[in-house]
Amino acid sequence: MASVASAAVVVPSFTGLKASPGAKTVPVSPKLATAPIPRLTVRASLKDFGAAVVATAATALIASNALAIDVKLGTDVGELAFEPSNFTINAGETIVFKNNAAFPHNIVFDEDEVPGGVDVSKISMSEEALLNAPGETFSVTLTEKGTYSFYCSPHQGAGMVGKVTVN
Ligand SMILES: *[C@@H]1O[C@H](CO)[C@@H](O)[C@H](O)[C@H]1NC(C)=O
Ligand SMILES: [Cu+2]
Repeated sequence: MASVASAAVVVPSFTGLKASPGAKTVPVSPKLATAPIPRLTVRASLKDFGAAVVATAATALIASNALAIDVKLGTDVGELAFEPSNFTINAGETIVFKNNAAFPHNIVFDEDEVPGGVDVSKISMSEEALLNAPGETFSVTLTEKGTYSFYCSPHQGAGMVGKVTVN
């Protein structure tokens, strides 16, 4: 029972954890460290701590093989779409989804439209998780060959769906 999941090395990650929009306008002062807004920031950071650690590994991975494709979340003219929305990569290449316009967005792979044995929970954000900040990214490395469909859960109904073929 060789685990198919082990063949699909995936590195989901989040960046932009420091770029909390709410925190931007709060004057930095040690005396405010226990004020309500920073406390919320800390809670968010703790929640995403595991993902942040993975992000470091993903960055190292990208640096080491330099195989990555950028996909914009929201087109330059503000449409609710992935750009590109239908593309091909090589196995082992990393897709970097980046907030561009009309966010928040997220990336969820469709369990019915991925290669057999791929665990979508390991390559997707959760349906509820959102990329809120400008430039915030989610990266995933796909190693299993085949065709994958994905969508943005808040905008799936508006047609924010995509397809990637891994060769
Ligand atoms: C995506 O691209 C593939 C390969 O070019 C093509 O066969 C397919 O029809 C395209 N799908 C959509 C939804 O555009
Ligand atoms: Cu979206």
